[in-house]
Amino acid sequence: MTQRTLVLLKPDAVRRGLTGEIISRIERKAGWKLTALEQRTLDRATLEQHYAEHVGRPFYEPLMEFMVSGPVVVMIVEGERVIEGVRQLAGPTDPVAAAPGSIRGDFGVIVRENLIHASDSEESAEREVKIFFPDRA
Ligand code: RTP
Ligand code: MG
Repeated sequence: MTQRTLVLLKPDAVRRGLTGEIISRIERKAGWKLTALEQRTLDRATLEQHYAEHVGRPFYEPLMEFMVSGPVVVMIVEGERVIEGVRQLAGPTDPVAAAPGSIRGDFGVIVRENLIHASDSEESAEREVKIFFPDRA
């Protein structure tokens, strides 16, 4: 099943010079294609849409501060089972619980600074592509 997913490499990944390594892991999966790739500094309005489901949670404000703290890399990745596939490459939200071999498991420690976001369902992917790439909706 061909799908598309919206991936963000968070400010920690850019600051630490890990974007090439992470993009490379995604790019090497058979048949997956990066159909959009851009470095940007996000504004609060965009992030309010993206993280709408987390409004009111205790981690929401620190997460917003972190996400505007520096540039991110925004991508659309297309291919077979790519939504579940990128989530698997990323590993679980808490990097310390993430297995070695996953992106978060190899490079992360802090829950907030967990390097990568990837859409968690087809509905989320379509919603998030519209937010970051309105021309690609
Ligand atoms: P994402 O949406 O970024 O792919 O991450 P996720 O599904 O694994 O995690 P989610 O629960 O959607 O949380 C979104 C992001 O908020 C930060 N977070 N901090 N307790 C905390 O301090 C906390 N919990 C979540 C992480 O950056 C997480 O990826
Ligand atoms: Mg999430």
